[in-house]
Amino acid sequence: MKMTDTLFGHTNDEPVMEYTLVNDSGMSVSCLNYSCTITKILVPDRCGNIENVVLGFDQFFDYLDLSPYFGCVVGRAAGRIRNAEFTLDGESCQLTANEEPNHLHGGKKGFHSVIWKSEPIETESAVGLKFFYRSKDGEEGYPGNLDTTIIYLLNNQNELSITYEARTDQKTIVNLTNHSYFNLSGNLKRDCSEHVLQLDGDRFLELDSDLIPTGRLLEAANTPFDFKHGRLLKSGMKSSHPQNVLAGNGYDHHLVFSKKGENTVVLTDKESGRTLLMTTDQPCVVLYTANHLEGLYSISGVRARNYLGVCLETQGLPIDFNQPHFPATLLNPDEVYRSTTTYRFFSKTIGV
Ligand code: FUC
Repeated sequence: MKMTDTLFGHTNDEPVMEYTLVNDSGMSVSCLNYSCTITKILVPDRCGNIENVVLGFDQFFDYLDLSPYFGCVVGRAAGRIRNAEFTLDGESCQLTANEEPNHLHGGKKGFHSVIWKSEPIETESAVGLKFFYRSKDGEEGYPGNLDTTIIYLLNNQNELSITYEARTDQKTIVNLTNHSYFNLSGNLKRDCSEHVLQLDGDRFLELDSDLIPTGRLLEAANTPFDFKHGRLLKSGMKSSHPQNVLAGNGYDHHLVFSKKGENTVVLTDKESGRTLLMTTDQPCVVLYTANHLEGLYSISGVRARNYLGVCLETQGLPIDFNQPHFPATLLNPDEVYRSTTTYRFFSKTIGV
């Protein structure tokens, strides 16, 4: 196993480095110190062809100008916060309304748009990186200085783990995720409509027309949101279920795991034979099928179009203080926010 680095660009006079982690089993992961962005994940298909299974740009300036959160860490709070405000202990906190009138994915200067300190990690069983960022009290409107450490580790079992840790000096809210768009066909040969997703979740959150959870948990049984026995993503893209239509003909929803603790999500592309087995300690995953990706730009030579990738954003339930039955993602000064999601790649289909 080894790690290499190259200069990828500059932002605000700071160098942007691209690190590549390589294991002994034919897998590599490349990432930046800018927003901890995962730029490439190269894994073999069933015939041994090693290809990229995430969406990313070849040039750094495209990340600055065009990126719909490709591969980055999202924080301080993933998702949308209505009217860009919430109340903590009776005090109202006004956040940046970067998707008027709401707050999206941590705001304008969210975790996706800053340089993180980085340090290589080498152990007997893994190679990786440790990223660190201090978000100052009041940044994008959030209270408290928040120190966040994110660790990426790649091992010889073709497993990438992401561990998030955060500490604050004032009561605040935190909900972190990674926003990689997966496409297991390899080098964007096909879109994700033929990918099969499997997970154990009985309920999902209803969205309103701003794509913000209303607070209602809907039953997944007998709807395109039931993934228990594996389901082609295209069934939601083509469905007339009002929630699929509202999301832009697809999914952009919090799928809530049925059981507490560790849960797995399996994503398979039968044609290439590739499978992603994702394991997480978070209570839900936002499934986003890139329903609004279409644009006048290209992604590694492929024109941006809807359904070209699928995001599996593991996270806490949404921060919506108007819905008291949702446990808020609160962090107190004497606590540590800690969460891990692992992504293991197979070159054969499993479990579905
Ligand atoms: C996902 C979605 C959003 C948004 C963004 C780019 O997390 O929930 O709707 O379009 O990513």
